[in-house]
Amino acid sequence: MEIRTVPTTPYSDQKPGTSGLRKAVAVFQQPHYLENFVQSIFNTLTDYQGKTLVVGGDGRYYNRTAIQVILKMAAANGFGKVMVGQGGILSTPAVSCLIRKYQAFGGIVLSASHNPGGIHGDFGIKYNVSNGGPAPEKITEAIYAQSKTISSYRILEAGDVDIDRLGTSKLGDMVVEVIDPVTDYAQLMESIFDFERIHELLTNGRFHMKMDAMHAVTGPYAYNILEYRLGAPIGTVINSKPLEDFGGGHPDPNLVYAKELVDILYSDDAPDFGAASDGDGDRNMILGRRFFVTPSDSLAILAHYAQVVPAYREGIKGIARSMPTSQAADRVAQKLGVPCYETPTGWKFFGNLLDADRVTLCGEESFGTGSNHVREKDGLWAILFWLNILAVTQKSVAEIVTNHWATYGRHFYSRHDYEEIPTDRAEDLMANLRANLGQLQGKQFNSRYTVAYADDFSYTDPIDGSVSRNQGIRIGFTDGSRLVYRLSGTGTKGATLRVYLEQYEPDPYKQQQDAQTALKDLIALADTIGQITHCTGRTAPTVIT
Ligand code: VG1
Ligand code: CO
Repeated sequence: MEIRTVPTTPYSDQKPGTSGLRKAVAVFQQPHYLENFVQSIFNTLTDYQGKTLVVGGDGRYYNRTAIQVILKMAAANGFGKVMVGQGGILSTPAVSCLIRKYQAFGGIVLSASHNPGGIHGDFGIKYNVSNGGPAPEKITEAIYAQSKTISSYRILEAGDVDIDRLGTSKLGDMVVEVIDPVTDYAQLMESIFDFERIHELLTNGRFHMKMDAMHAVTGPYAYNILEYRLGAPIGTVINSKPLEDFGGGHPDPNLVYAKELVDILYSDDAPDFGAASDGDGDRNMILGRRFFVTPSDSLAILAHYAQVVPAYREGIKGIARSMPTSQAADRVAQKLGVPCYETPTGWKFFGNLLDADRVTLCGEESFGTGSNHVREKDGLWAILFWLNILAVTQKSVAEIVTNHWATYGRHFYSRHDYEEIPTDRAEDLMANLRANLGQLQGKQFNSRYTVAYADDFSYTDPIDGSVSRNQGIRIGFTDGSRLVYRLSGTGTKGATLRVYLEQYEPDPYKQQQDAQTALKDLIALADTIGQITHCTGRTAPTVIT
């Protein structure tokens, strides 16, 4: 087998976003596009010769093609071994688990997460480092720099590897091990949670749940853990077969896209608990009977109850949340006497805090929660955490959440997304906001809201001192309310403006309102301050979560 060095020319658009490089499948199908990016990753790494790489994806269209290319390029670039999930399947948290467990050098995750898949959908690629987490900014920037000057890539001339048969084979000098995608991850979950209590709950005949895998990667994991290991009735997991186009759906676990599950949980004979996860298995949505738990509340509640879970019995070291995530978790941290860190959006910013043992739990408002068990957010982990709480407390989801609000106050929260705005208009809107920040300080709007601070969020990593600027415009008011504006770093069409709204309500009577009603004035103010309608021509968001 011969190693070929193939001449190539750079593409100018290979800058990784919030979570890797995401583009339409057609973009990835351009000649050498994938190869350029993979070689750019390898070019930034040192001392990986003979070491192990973990490779897998969420099963979307192009996953199998990309894996064959990556295997041959890894062999040509001198990796000693690649561990690949059977059928090319590995969830994002499973990749993180495998890198850590087998002390791999790193991993490549093929996914565009919650973006639609299929031949007309999106594809994505992300590099994870040896702690199991997404590459930090200095590495993604180095990859981008490589991609702009690349002139050749290395690939082995060889036939395709059979990735459907478990076991070990050779590709040139490199070993390829096809592994079961679920086993190691399921064992990790078993080592964290009280499986006996959860088993009792799921088999007592009174408690009912549904889990929607949205035809994405979580299906086999959820089936194995919930139905096979924990004894939940067959059929508990719906849409469990990963499909290349996610069955035509949008594998984003929110009230809009997980409609089938939402309809079940809001029906007359609704089960007690519902959950969904996204394309690559790192997000989660938690529902009770006719009850939605916001991801920000979920993080706070998991922190409050952490000690019911065997792995966190000794208590948590601290919490980290992304900046736009509500401050509900801060209140729990304060009560527990542990620190709460505020980081930019994206899981890569949690890695250092977790490695340094400063925090145990992390979360984002975008349906992402996780802990120090891996270095990615983890959908099924969050679902098992909730089941563990429900099993121990014997309370309903609604009781747990409303009790939490009564204790800590409620942070009304919502995110309004304006998708596919022309990029120049979105950038103008942000530029205007930025330019006016200085004048906002102290300004009063409709008697209730006085601006306490207005800034463009900048983060200095407390561990390595690296600085990340321009991470979103924050406007905080004296009553604790907040407005945050930022542009998405995962979209593939035009720009997506995200507006995050948060308002604190200590009064239990007022806590029962619907969030959109409670936030009505703040929503109007977001338009006044951000000039959204004026700049974008939009009078309403496309997605509200
Ligand atoms: C979005 C979310 C962010 C999350 C990221 C990756 O990013 O807002 O919180 O970390 O997706 O999640 P953005 O830049 O579009 O707002 V996943 O499950 O898509 O890997
Ligand atoms: Co995801």
